[in-house]
Amino acid sequence: MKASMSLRLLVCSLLLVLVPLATSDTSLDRFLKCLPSHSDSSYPVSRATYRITNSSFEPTLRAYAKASRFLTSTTPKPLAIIAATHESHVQATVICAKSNGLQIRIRSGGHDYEGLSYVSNVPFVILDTFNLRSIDIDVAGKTAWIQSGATTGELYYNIANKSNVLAFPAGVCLTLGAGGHFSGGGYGPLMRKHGLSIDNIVDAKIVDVNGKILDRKSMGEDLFWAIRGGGGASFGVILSWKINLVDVPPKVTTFTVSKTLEQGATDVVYRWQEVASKLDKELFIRVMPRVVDGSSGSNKTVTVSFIGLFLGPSCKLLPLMKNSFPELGLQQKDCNEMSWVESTLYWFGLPNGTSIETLLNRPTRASFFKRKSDYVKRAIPKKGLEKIWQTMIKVERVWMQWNPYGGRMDEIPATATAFPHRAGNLFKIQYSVDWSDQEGIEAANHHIDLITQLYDTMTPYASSNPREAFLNYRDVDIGSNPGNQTSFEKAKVYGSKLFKNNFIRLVKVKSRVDPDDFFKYEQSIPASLK
Ligand SMILES: Cc1cc2nc3c(=O)[nH]c(=O)nc-3n(C[C@H](O)[C@H](O)[C@H](O)COP(=O)(O)OP(=O)(O)OC[C@H]3O[C@@H](n4cnc5c(N)ncnc54)[C@H](O)[C@@H]3O)c2cc1C
Ligand SMILES: *[C@@H]1O[C@H](CO)[C@@H](O)[C@H](O)[C@H]1NC(C)=O
Ligand SMILES: *[C@@H]1O[C@H](CO)[C@@H](O)[C@H](O)[C@H]1NC(C)=O
Ligand SMILES: *[C@@H]1O[C@H](CO)[C@@H](O)[C@H](O)[C@H]1NC(C)=O
Ligand SMILES: *[C@@H]1O[C@H](CO)[C@@H](O)[C@H](O)[C@H]1NC(C)=O
Ligand SMILES: CC(=O)N[C@H]1CO[C@H](CO)[C@@H](O)[C@@H]1O
Repeated sequence: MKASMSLRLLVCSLLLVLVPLATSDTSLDRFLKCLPSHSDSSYPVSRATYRITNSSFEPTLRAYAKASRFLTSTTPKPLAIIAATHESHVQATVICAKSNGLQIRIRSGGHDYEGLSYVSNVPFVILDTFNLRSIDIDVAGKTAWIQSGATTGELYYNIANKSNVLAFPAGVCLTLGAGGHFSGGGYGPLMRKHGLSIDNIVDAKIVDVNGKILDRKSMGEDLFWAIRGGGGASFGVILSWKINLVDVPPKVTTFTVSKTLEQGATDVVYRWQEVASKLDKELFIRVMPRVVDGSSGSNKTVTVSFIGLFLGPSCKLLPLMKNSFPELGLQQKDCNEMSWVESTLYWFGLPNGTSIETLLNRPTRASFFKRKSDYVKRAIPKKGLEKIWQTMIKVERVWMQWNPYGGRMDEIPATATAFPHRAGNLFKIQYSVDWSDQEGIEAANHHIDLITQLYDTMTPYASSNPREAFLNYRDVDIGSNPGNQTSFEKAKVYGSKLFKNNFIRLVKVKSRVDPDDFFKYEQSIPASLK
């Protein structure tokens, strides 16, 4: 009796699982039939559509998926990929997905740390923008229009192709998509001088929930505010950005100086905390602690690399360093002079002599990793640093990047864009753990546990109430509170960490432009204050 009952329950729940799958098949058919009627017929949308049965489906799905954790046999797959080759395909995908009850996931560079641009737990299609990748530079006007699917590397290349004294402040990684990267803030070593990518965006084209193409004027200042730092995917599909290019000198200087604990790294890092956010805006020095083998045998130690970009020649940098940060001991032999575009290759870790054309390479292969973030507002005492190194040696494979704030970041009000982390921060931390393909998906929990141990050790030193986090460093573990009832209460948990007081304003924009919450994902902005 009991057994047949649970069998029946099992059959019922199986049916429950099967029914939505069956209907989603027919909604897929209706979706695909709907697309041509909303697309420009000179660009057949059928040629941009990859169904699961298409032999290119799997390679296309993988081509722009950076995180191997979300490329397993059990990861939910999209019903189709629409790799738009014309803006009307984006409009059609939004209109037809909405009318047929399918969710969309919007992908540009596919670098989302948690795979949110290509994985969902409900029936979905991927709207991919990798074919929408034009970059039009206006040297005289010092502006450019860049489509969402263009990468940071392509942007840097195209700017340098026209001028060696113009640049754009964006990420170190060269394969980030403009769609996701800019709308989440976008930072790199030009941050202290020129702010974030969003601080240099002056217009945008977006497809709204009704399939309409809007620009800054027609979308309204509130939506234009929201997509600069609030993430694009809660509000619509960004087609392109108009950016202001920034001035850089023809020669910049890069350097890397490393110190182990035995060489006094703790004192130098302590001093760095005091000066890095107050140095000349022209100077950006990232700190990168990681665990290495000790020289004296098998015991591990921590080595800290100080990686610098100075917007000027070394003859100006050296006296500046001698004056404000002599503890690092920077010498002429540590300095490399190069053009700004060459410095983007240097920062990406490519060897001297790498061809500029390398910037045009499309995504590197996927790998296994987990990332987390923090903001630090008060210098960590030396005792604290020592405790952090001990934990690092214990968890061994976790490494960090500490990125200095100050400069331009202090001048822009926290409410100017949706990105709230401005004055008052000494630096931002990225925690990283990577593991090999051989270790595979089975090793995920172990490594996430390691990175969480270091994150927990950092609690007393990181920002609190809320413990702030950076949207571009996607981390679903800062997530919502399951005890909360309304979607607003749930979202407020991650919303306040990512956006602080800007969260409420983001919800208001969302409720105006997408009241039915079509543009929804695990960490999207809810459509109501309830
Ligand atoms: C190796 C590596 C290095 C990185 N280095 C930096 C760095 O130096 N600085 C930094 O700031 N960040 C860095 N990041 C983080 C990066 O900024 C984010 O992952 C960013 O979201 C990537 O954008 P994407 O378009 O490539 O990603 P995607 O995965 O395509 O998208 C990310 C998010 O944006 C949404 N989205 C994408 N395109 C659109 C669109 N057209 N319209 C609306 N929404 C869209 C997606 O739906 C998703 O929510 C790095 C990431 C990696 C993997
Ligand atoms: C796969 O999809 C692409 C893009 O739509 C199309 O050009 C190609 O003909 C399809 N191939 C097959 C075998 O269906
Ligand atoms: C600019 O790009 C063109 C076409 O790719 C190339 O032939 C040319 O050498 C480039 N010029 C510079 C200055 O990089
Ligand atoms: C290595 O670590 C152990 C345990 O902490 C310590 O006893 C030993 O002296 C260390 N060896 C070296 C060479 O530092
Ligand atoms: C790169 O290497 C060349 C030749 O090996 C050398 O002359 C040059 O100074 C190096 N440039 C930098 C920036 O290190
Ligand atoms: C019932 C419950 O879990 N409430 C929580 C909802 O989320 C907030 C944070 O935004 C918590 O403070 C509440 O305790």
